[in-house]
Amino acid sequence: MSEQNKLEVEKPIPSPEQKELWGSDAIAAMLRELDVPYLALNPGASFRGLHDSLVNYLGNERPQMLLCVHEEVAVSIAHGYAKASGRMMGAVVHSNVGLMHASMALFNAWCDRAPLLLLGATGPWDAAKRRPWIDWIHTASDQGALVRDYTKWDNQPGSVPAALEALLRAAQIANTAPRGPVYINLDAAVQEAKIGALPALPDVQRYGPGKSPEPPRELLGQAARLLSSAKNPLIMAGRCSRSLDGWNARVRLAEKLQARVVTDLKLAAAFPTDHPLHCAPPATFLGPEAAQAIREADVILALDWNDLAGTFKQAYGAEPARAKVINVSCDMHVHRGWSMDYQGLPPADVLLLTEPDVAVPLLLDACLSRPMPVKALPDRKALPTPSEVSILAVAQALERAAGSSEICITKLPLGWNGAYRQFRHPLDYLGGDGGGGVGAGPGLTIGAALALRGSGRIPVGLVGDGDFLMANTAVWTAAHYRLPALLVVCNNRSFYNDEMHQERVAKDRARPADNKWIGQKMIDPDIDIAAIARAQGAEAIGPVTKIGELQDAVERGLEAARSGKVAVIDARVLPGYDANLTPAASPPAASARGR
Ligand SMILES: Cc1ncc(C[n+]2csc(CCOP(=O)(O)OP(=O)(O)O)c2C)c(N)n1
Ligand SMILES: [Mg+2]
Repeated sequence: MSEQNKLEVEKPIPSPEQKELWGSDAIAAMLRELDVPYLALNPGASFRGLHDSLVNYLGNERPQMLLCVHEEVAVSIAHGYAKASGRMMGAVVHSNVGLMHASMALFNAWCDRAPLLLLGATGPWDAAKRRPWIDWIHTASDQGALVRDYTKWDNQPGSVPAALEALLRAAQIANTAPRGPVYINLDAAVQEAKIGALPALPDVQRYGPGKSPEPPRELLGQAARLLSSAKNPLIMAGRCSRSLDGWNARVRLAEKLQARVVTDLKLAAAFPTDHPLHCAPPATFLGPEAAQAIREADVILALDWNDLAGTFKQAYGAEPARAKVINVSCDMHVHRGWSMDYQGLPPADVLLLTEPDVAVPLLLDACLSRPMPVKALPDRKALPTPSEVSILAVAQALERAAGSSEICITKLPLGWNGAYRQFRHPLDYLGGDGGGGVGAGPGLTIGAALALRGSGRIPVGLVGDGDFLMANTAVWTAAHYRLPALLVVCNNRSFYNDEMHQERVAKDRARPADNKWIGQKMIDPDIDIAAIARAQGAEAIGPVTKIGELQDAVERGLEAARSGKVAVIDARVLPGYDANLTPAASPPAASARGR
């Protein structure tokens, strides 16, 4: 971590030089060797040894701690940091209960294939060393079992040398594609044992993650021949990195092949959405234009597309995929039995078991130019000018307020239509929460703010009111650590997604759909979101109820973020998802269930 990335708060008074060290000092030193920049945490006695080492042995830098009011926020901050930077940071949570609080956010990171080091604690595992009562409820016989099904690896090291090795292995596994969270459970007795001097620490360079392999030449050749001779190739750009080189290589490949491209709103920006070859607004479920592009394609290059089989089902119905499929993905290396986040089993005529960033430059070299331009799809309808505060109105106000300045959309509300905004850079949009866990948006935004600090690019999270209210204390962490960000709460005063479910069920059963709001709407009293934000030190704006006030509110919010503050706007948007604005936004049958 460079000096520039240091947060200028919470500086400890220096500790005296000491000959005697403790186990957690060695563990903290190893975290520094691994270049873990930050640890988001909520404290707990089970890791008081480590906490002391971070503050008094390392001086609270490299790694630097970020206090969070809830473990779910701590983990989603680490997740958001990884989304924006591609880098792993850490989170630390208390034994049992802290891990339980953290678990949903960990599941989100798992589904999103985000590298994340989660540290926890237990014990003392040696029952003879346990204090009465409290140490017993801080000890579980297999704490890792709580999260094992959605972590790549977990471990409870029994000694300091074992802990050092566990950290090395954890970092290596988390950062090897497909990436994901890992969990290390540090025994309180190991943390708190005297160890004398610091042991020699291993050379971390020798234990780094491997690079994803290049596919065999023969398979690359097959893929290149298929693409070069295709009549109507399509690239489905899915889970791709934030690398600008990777982005440019995808653009060059699409142009060389004159291939149409589709992207996914659940995932981060993967291709310029206003490029003439990008043929449909990114969507959560397949829209009609994208479905048509799939049906018309004779060769499809899928770049780690999320749910390729389910997407084909939306395009082809019960028929098997008609196109020849080249699938670039190594995701199957993390497919496990418990969670079905691996989705349906996709067909592949050529399977390139690697990451898009590795395969695309090789395909670019191996493919021949295909000069014939692809058939243009029908023009999209222009966006209307809203007369009331709505998600579209927020999108348009943000477009005007941001102008040509760089912002990073860290989260979008469920009612967003992919046609509302163009993405032209890998950091223009960071994608969804991964696992569908509501309560991710604020933490993801603040984690991205941590990663983007000093870059000049302002993180902007457009979050639902439900999403905000579940995890709003991320605002305090941002205010305390001076992390600039703008959160626009698209506040329909409801868990509206589920109102729509109740409406559908009621209609199916010929019952009154007008009751759909019961048990869903957060009204009487309305929740004062601006007051919640203000109470935590944010620049709070709103409630914005009139369209005439919206532009000014968004401009003020963005300006506050530019000046280094966290700003929160309570935008009272109309309930209703803009699902019929463009054909792409009215998804077919599968979407009828929403999330
Ligand atoms: C932790 C969690 N609880 C419940 C759900 C079910 N759920 C999906 S969307 C949604 C509504 C979210 O409300 P809000 O963020 O306000 O978005 P809106 O639907 O109102 O646009 C709910 C409750 C979920 N996905 N995750
Ligand atoms: Mg809502």
